[in-house]
Amino acid sequence: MKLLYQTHSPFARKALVFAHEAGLADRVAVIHHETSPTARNETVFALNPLGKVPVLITHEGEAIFDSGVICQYLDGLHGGVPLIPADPAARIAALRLQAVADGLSEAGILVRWETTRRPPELRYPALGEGHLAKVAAGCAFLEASFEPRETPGLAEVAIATALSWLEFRAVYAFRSDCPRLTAWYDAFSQRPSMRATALEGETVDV
Ligand SMILES: N[C@@H](CCC(=O)N[C@@H](CS)C(=O)NCC(=O)O)C(=O)O
Repeated sequence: MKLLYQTHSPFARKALVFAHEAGLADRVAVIHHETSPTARNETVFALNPLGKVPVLITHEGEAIFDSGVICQYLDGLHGGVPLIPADPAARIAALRLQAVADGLSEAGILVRWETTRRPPELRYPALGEGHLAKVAAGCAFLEASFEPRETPGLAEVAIATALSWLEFRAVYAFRSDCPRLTAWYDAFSQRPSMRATALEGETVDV
């Protein structure tokens, strides 16, 4: 399989960390692609009409997106304990946590557009502040209610990769506001899946 990937994309890393946790990383070739709404990537658009990574190309040549769907696909390929629980209540809980994690990354990316990426004369501070408030609220929600599973799964992977990106891009200093979440995140970051995919350098503007 091939994974179209952007080095500092929290969503792409979520899919790759999931592949590691599922024991499938050696079956996934990572192919780097720059994507941005302001710099069209034709290869990515040919596979995903939204022009975004991650995209997984299966053995059969099918292009699968987005990150959550890729994780579901990968979970069907291994014979171990499912990373997305089968029990309906546990499954909905995990998917809801994934929604919060994805929302942190989405809002964080929009914060960066308003603070860094958009030309200064086109920035709208109220928009950036509104999205930052969502990031803070999402982290506060996790601080108050997130109970990590002993065997990490989709929710844990999505939350850890989102927090890692928020910290890497200095979008929101969750450490001081969320000590419980931070302690879990620091421990999770030591897992081989996270260490193998660590965010480094400052080359891509996501
Ligand atoms: N919901 C998507 C979001 C993917 C996404 O936003 N990818 C970003 C990189 S972090 C991207 O490729 N952006 C390019 C664009 O918006 O044109 C997922 O979960 O995979």
